[in-house]
Amino acid sequence: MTPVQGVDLAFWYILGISVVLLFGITAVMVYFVVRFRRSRHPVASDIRDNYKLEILWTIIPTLIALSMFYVGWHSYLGLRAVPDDAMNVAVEAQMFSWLFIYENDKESENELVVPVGRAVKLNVSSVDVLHSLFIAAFRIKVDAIKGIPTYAWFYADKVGEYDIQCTEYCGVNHSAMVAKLRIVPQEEFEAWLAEDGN
Ligand SMILES: [Cu+2]
Repeated sequence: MTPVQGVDLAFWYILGISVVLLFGITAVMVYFVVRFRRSRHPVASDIRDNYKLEILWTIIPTLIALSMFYVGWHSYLGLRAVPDDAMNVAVEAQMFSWLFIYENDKESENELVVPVGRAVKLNVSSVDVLHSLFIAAFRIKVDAIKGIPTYAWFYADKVGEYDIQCTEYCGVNHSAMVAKLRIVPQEEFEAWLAEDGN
């Protein structure tokens, strides 16, 4: 399972359980309101010290919460485990643009170009305030902090163009702190990499 699939699975799993609980609890509540209304059930029953019930309503929600944790944790591990053959790109956030620096020292502003079919590791930092690198297409969101290196990685199996955004309010032009991610064929990437940086 790719990290993208893992994150999506966690999302739909938690959302699915939430929807089932919402409708389940609402249905039971409406049933109880009607079934145990005062005219029909004038004396309330006392369920104190019903250990069976208490154990049940402790264990079942605990198991549900733990299962959600497990699915989320599993997807998180996928996001953190960078393949050994990943290509390294340094990402420097600054007010108000993104700088991408490649292994051959090529620098690119607001345009991250990577080859298709290759894992890419982004080594993220900031030259000034807090920023946050967000690539929704690859379910990546990681803080950019001056002095504390962070990272993210992704793998693209087809060519395409995606948005990169800053998701940490970093000043007046925060909303303009956007960049493009271009996934291109290997040859096109090599040609681009060999061009002079901008
Ligand atoms: Cu920013």
